[in-house]
Amino acid sequence: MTATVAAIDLGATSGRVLRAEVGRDTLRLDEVARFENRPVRVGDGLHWSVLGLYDAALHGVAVASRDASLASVAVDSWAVDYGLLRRGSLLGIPYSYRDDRTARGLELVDAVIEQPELWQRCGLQRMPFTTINQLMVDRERGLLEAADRLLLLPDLFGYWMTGRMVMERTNASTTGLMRLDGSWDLELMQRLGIPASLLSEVVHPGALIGPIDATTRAHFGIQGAPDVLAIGSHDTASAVVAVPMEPGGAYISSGTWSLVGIETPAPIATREALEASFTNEGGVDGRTRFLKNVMGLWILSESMRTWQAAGERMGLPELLDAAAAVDWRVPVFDPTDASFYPPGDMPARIHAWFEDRGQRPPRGRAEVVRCILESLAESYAVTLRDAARISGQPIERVHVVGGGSRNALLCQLTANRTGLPVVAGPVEATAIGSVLVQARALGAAPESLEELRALVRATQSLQEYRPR
Ligand code: ADP
Ligand code: LRH
Repeated sequence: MTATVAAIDLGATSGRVLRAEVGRDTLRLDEVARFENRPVRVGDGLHWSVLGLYDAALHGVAVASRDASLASVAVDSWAVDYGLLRRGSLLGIPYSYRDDRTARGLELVDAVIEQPELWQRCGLQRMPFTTINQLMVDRERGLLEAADRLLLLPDLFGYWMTGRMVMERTNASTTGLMRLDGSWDLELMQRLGIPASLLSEVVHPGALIGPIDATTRAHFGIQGAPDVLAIGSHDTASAVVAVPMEPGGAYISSGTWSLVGIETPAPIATREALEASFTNEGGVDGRTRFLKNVMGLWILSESMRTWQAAGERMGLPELLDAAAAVDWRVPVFDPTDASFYPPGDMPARIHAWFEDRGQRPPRGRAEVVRCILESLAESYAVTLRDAARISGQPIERVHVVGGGSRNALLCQLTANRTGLPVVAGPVEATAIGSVLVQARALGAAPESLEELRALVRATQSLQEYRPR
């Protein structure tokens, strides 16, 4: 038996819809839609075009449903961002986590609770964009008074498709409002003045959210009657499901961000983990994603945007070729530095990072690209050593999934700097994690994460890089 399912996967740079055929020994994928995702700046800040994304995604579902055999669909996206609603209607345009109001949010949270205590409760890396920080700004601006619900973006899409409001567990774990045991931190919410009435019922990956309603099916031309299922709706949670790892394996979910870490049976909320800036995010099947958020290929894509605005015509393949030809040592910077969060001129910020420390900055496009990739690879190596030390889980192999697994130079540099073999692929790990968990819920795929990962190993093309 196989199941036909579809994944809507919204990344910070692009969204896509994949249709998949999944069985115990089968995993076939077909990309049916891909669309750009760019936040838009208006008077009050930087926002996501959620209606455009929803429209493109649901048209993709219509294509995926062409022969009426589609059993289910599920949505994942980047974490932390949300819509506020009142009586079922969306209030305002959801903000992008790159909007700089988050700096104010951090201050407001810091005034109520100190970081070590917050860490004890939710186990999250200190990041400016975490949902609680954003909500504190909304509160200060009077927006929470108008709202009666809050839905993270995949839950918002699920609500628009089915009429049912839920909060999926893995993404809810990125809000800062959830305790490490998966319960809502109502006491913290009270201290922060965030009403608990904004919350909805928590659902776990594999749960049925509901059928796509008739009006939505008619509007988009969706054939058959697919259900909307819960999956790891935090994109990184779904990506980790599809990492083809075995014991001793670590992962880098590499796209706009690099999420670098391991899977652990339980959260690790020790002082050591706090000091090394790790996060404990909720994984599928109650696992923990013990990882660190390392700025990622965002630094490269923003650099390219800056250069293109200045008339540069080299595309990504040419820039990577030029960077690969750099045969002298380039300096490295700390890619997790907060100066790299907001959109803007990354080459200038990299230059400033070195100048501020009295070091020679890289010169020219090729050297800058090489410097970004070396810096990312070095940061991965340090993070993986920390993850192994703090968890006591030895790491023997590193898996790179996501768009960044296509970057052969970065994979090779990662192997070199970690001294470990790197296995690249699958590129579409997040969508694969989604379709596997859907198919399992439908009874068509194996039960354990280990068997699901074995299915990925057996069916997807992977590339190995040995340390040099
Ligand atoms: P997200 O889901 O965060 O939007 P993706 O997983 O789609 O991100 O990864 C996007 C990144 O992957 C791009 O910024 C780019 O650096 C990298 N990438 C995509 N395709 C290639 C390629 N052919 N060669 C090298 N890098 C690539
Ligand atoms: C990656 C991701 C990451 C979060 C960030 C906001 O897309 O979900 O796991 O930290 O976006």
